[in-house]
Amino acid sequence: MTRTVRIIGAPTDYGANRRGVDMGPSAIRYAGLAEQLENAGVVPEDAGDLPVPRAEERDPEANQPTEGHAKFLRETEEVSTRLADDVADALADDVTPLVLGGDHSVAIGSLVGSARDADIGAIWFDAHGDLNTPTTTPSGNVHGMPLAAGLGIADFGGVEWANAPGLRPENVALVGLRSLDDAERELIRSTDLTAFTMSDIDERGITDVVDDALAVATDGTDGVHVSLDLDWLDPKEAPGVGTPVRGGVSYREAHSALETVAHSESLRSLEVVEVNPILDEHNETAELATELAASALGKTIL
Ligand code: HAR
Ligand code: MN
Ligand code: MN
Ligand code: MN
Repeated sequence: MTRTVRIIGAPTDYGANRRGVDMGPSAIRYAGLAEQLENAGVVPEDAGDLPVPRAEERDPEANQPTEGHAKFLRETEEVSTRLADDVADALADDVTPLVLGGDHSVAIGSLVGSARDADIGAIWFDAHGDLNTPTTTPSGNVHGMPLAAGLGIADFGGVEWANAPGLRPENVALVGLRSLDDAERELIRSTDLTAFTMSDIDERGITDVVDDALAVATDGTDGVHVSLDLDWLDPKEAPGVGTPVRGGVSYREAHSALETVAHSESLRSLEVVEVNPILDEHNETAELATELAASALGKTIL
């Protein structure tokens, strides 16, 4: 049966320090997303963008958690709540949700929605761990916290909207890590999270590592949420991101990873985040996002 993919834009930049990532959904569509998805043999269906309050009109420090720091917390809650419903509705319609960020805080909504009526695993392709909480964050930026939120360990105060029931550390794999804060490192060491650094990829090769990540994320679950932060790639391949870190995966490794995801036939929901067209060169990072989404959805050469 042909898969239908519902594109849901979430043009936020509450989670990041540098403006521009809110233009990600437009840039990704403009780069030819629909056509790429057709090339992958799926039927694209565009649900448009979620309504997102403009950051300039809001006070980032309003509504802080009782303990710690989380900028634009109410705005993040608003968007996450809506996005969770849209993702869950897509799945209820037997359609695969493809969320376009926006900054990585949108993953809170994607995870909640994807886990609403199922037990899910997650694969986090990212330079960063995104495992901070309002009390451990060095920046107050929520894009450094979505995986902790999904695991139910980021206490935002009145945290129900951020909890993804069913996301267990045993079913979460981070792939391509090269920038971790101390508290994130500690969390990875003290829990059942699986984490693969760039060194693991160097030593074992990308397909082996992603096979292991898939084994973790599919073990006893109904499907896998794949969260693709474009800063996972080396900045030479993906310059249009707000927090680039040298030493990321290559163009070919990235495709290979997402092709491996496609082969596993376990993909339940997908998101591509952190594309910042203002920092990009000729929209190439947005274009890469469309290509990688197509690979994850089964695009092949022959
Ligand atoms: N760990 C840092 C923080 O919490 C940086 C997070 C960086 N951003 C992302 N997430 N793009 O993957 O602020
Ligand atoms: Mn991230
Ligand atoms: Mn990142
Ligand atoms: Mn669940």
